[in-house]
Amino acid sequence: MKNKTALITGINGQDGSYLAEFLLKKKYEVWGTVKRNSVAENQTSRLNNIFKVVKLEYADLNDLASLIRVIQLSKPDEIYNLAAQSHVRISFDQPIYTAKTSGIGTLNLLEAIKLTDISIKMYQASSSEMFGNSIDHDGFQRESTPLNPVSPYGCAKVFSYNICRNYRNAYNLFVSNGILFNHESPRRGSNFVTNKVVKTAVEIKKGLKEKLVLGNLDATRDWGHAKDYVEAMWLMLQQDKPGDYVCATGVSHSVKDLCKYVFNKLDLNYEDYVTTDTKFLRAEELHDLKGDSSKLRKLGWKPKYNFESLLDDMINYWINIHSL
Ligand code: NAP
Ligand code: F7E
Repeated sequence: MKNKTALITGINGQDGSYLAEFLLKKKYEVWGTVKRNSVAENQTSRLNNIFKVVKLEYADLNDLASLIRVIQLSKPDEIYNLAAQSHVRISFDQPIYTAKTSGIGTLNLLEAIKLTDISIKMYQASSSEMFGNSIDHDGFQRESTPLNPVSPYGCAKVFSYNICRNYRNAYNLFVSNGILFNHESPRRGSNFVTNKVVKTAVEIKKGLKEKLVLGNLDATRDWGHAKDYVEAMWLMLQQDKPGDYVCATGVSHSVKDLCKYVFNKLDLNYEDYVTTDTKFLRAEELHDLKGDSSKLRKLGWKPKYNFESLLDDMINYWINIHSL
């Protein structure tokens, strides 16, 4: 039987790079899109291990023609739509760009599939940010929890989620939404809170920095490891029917807990180093996230990492970088 072909939009992002490695191990032919950047060298740094074996093409979610071109060229069995303006606080600075890329961009991709080959299976990177501050009585968010987004990013992702369901029903496309809760790794952008805390704490330990300045320390998040979560993306597309699935660890911690754990591991007291600045607050805050992923677990998914082993992986990465 012919090996499968996958196309990953946003392949050079955190999840795209891990998903590409995972699919290559499963013998897929892997194609990916990158968008034009003036500094080409840094752009593919997360793909260093696999640069020679993945096929990269320029495309932008805002450019329908580029999406059609790359689909016609790669002829994928599966498309993983991971491209997005994915930073929630920055979505308040660039709301229109975020809505275009993380919202309308998904519609462009659905149209590209509809115009080329409706047998392609598509994964949509939906997000727990879509729930906003909706919480079920037992303290969890799940597939049935009302969507009540509190950021331009969350609003754009709700549009994408809904338009995927609409195309699934209207045109019989195989489109599945993974409603993923926060997932992190050493490859996480360093302006997301986990990597910012770990990187700066290690720099403080090495005497390279004196302070860590954060925003809301009381927010809680359900943090998992990106390596576990890309397996869930693949699993969703191996089902007979498309569907929507929450992916989460089911355990949440506050930003303060995160600081405490990371600084303790480095034999430091976070209270001596962490200060706050309102510039890191959002115009509207999402306070608490904790996901119930029972539906996905029935397909056989189970995370290997927990909060502590995720952070240990990130701490070890930054310690090794700084000892080079
Ligand atoms: P990421 O590291 O920010 O990667 C996003 C990717 O999208 C990058 O490759 C980026 O390219 C690309 N991109 C941005 N704008 C684009 C455009 N207009 N056209 C084409 N490509 C574009 O994000 P991630 O953490 O890997 O997340 C992957 C997806 O899952 C995103 O859709 C995100 O919103 C969603 N998600 C993430 C989480 C999480 O906790 N990580 C949770 C739920 C959902 P450049 O790097 O060149 O800008
Ligand atoms: O913030 C608080 C902040 O930016 C987490 C994206 O992948 O997950 C991610 O969105 C929490 C928030 O992630 C700082 O207020 C405090 O409560 O790491 P974050 P996020 O906003 O939850 C969802 C599921 C996605 O889909 C998104 O794409 O940490 N926080 N102080 C801070 N956050 C940042 N970034 N920087 C701070 O200084």
